[in-house]
Amino acid sequence: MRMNFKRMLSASVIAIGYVASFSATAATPAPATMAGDFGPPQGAPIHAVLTSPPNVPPPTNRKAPAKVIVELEVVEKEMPISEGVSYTFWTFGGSVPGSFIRVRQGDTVEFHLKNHPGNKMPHNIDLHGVTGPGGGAASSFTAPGHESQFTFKALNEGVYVYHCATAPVGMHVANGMYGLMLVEPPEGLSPVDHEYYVMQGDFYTAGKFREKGNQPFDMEKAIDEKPTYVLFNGAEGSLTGDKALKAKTNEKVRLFVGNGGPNLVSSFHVIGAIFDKVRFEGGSNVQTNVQTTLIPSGGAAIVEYQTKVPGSYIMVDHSIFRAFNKGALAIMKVEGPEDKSIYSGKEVDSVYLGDRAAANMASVTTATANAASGTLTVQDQIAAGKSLFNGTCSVCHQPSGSGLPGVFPPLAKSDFLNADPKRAVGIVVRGLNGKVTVNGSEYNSVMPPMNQLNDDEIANILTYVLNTWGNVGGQVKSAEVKAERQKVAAKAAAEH
Ligand code: HEC
Ligand SMILES: [Cu+2]
Repeated sequence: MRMNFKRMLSASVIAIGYVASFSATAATPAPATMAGDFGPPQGAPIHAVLTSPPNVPPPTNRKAPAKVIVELEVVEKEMPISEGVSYTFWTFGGSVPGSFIRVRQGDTVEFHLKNHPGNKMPHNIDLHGVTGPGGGAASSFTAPGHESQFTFKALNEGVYVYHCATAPVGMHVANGMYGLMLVEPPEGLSPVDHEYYVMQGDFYTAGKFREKGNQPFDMEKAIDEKPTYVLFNGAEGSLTGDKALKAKTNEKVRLFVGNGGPNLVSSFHVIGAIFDKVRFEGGSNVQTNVQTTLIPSGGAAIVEYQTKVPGSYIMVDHSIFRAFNKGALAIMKVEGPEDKSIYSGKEVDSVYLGDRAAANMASVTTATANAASGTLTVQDQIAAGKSLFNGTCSVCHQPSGSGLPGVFPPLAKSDFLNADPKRAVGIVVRGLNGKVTVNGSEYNSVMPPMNQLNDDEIANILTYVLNTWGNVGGQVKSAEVKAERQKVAAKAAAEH
């Protein structure tokens, strides 16, 4: 009974949402550029170029409205969501976010939605750029192995989210069913050197952040709005390392930034850059000199800036735990000569990047795969542990393990560590404070518990530490970390 009421309620809320956005478009035209029908399409029909993120289709370069055919296929597929973690995404066009669609204001769009025969679920599409009930949702409900077709006129310019609206809507969106459609103004957008497509989404997996293996969707976490991952372009690391966005100094960059949700609002920020222009909410008004722009769930913005100083620019959701503990972190790498008059120099990648400063975490994936198949070697653990140590432990204990005199004790040739190597498991899980003497020097400081690391990660890091810098050697197993964590949990329970 309660469930029925809830369902009814959510259905009516959705319906109100659609009606409201429909009447708002009809009644209140945007202040800068009006909605406009530029008459019937001219010339032969054009097939839209669709791109997968972070790519954006080229400008339409058209002076007249056309008939544009869009063919979009829904594909349900397993893809990595983090190193060694996979998730069964539901996608528009095989990627998360879905294919980028670019048309011109006044175009007549003939939309074909295909649902791949190998799929298990029915799907549809609600395009926020469509004026009409459900944004196309009602006309596009498509069973696996079928195709739907509907036509709309792109009346309003702007950048618009599209998403699946098949029940349970939240689940389809949480699985990655969203993307962006740009409706260019009749004169087109101003020329820039680079256009990129970035879209945030929150994800809910049964396992914890970075817990390895295939992770199913967790409906409870989704309803409670407690995401396991908050990501740009559907995977941790989708825009870092070799896949970072690229630009040179003194170039104009335009980002189309969407937020698919399903739940969170994004505080989109690029560390070290100021947005010269933002078309906030994807609308026609331009805000200038912006540090952080708010992107609602089911909304988008067009962000522009000029690159000046070379280096790594980190894009985050400035609700900052999401960036550093849930994955909402992307990088734009700007190359070119220094301009010391603007910034003195010195790269500080690892300060912000943590373990993401490592271009590639393949060793972690290998260790996970070998652990699963029972062939994990000490060498695998050392390689994975090295990648993980850099950016987590190295922040304090230094990449060389030397520590900092009087502040952070050394791990290299540490008599304290080597006297009882397994004690280190407890130190990483619980943290450490109070007096410790390492190699004759006293430290009286605090090491916080490294709770963000999972059992495999801690085991690999400690195995690396024990086998490096002249330490005693040996191996720490994931099960030992797990047992230590359970001791902590049992103690906490007993205390309450
Ligand atoms: C935020 C800084 C910080 C980080 C990050 C950190 N530690 Fe520590 N660590 C400390 C401090 C400070 C101490 C000494 C604590 C005290 O004085 O009681 C310490 C002590 C230790 C010790 C015992 C002393 C020694 O030198 O042998 C070990 C082992 C250790 N840390 C391992 C690690 C490992 C492994 C990691 C990464 C998973 C890590 N630490 C991350 C600050 C840190
Ligand atoms: Cu769907």
